[in-house]
Amino acid sequence: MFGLMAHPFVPLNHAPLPLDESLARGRAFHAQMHRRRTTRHFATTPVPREVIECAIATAGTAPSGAHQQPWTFVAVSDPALKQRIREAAEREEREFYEGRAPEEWLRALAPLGTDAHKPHLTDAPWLVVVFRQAYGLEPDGGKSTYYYTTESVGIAVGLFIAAVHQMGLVTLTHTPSPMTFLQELLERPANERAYLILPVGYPAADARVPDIRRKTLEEIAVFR
Ligand code: IYR
Repeated sequence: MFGLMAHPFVPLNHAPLPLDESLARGRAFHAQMHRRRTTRHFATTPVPREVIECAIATAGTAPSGAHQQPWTFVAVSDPALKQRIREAAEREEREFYEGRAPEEWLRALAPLGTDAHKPHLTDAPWLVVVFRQAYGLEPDGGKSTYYYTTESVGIAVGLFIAAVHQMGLVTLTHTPSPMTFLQELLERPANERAYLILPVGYPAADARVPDIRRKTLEEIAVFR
């Protein structure tokens, strides 16, 4: 038999909607999400901790492999710590842009105008550093296997981004590589791997975004 007890099952609390209301809500949600933009230009305006708590709580509603919830969100507002994260990230990024990145990768990034300069890491009032728990760590130090952790954390981050947008703030998915410096700077346990940095805040008054277009439904969906 299984080593663990089964969860008790309880009734699903679900009220079906009339179809027209489903569609109206779905379209309104899509229109709202379609307004989301990633920007690299943040205002230094403070953001209350409750806003970040709300976004993290929303992320924590994500489904996960075997319901293991393999994520930790480290929310950093301490200016000195943000500065250290920025310095370490910029060190990695300089190596990336000045050598490590293959030509093809640099060509793909050129239209977005990214470079090793990362002022958003100190401008944004919060840096939410997401860690993926590669395995479980029991209180006695034992390890347990976690399943589909990359997928699970990716889904959670998607919900986080949607929550930030819903609250009228902006965020940016930042992936310095390698990210091992985050595990050290933030003193995370051995089972945690840095996954993304999400600066969160208000956009700068003069924030700019590339004039990109999203693929259409026809381009991304196949019905058969
Ligand atoms: N991590 C680098 C490079 C970078 C890579 C991709 I793919 C992007 O969409 C954007 C940037 C950086 O943060 O600049």
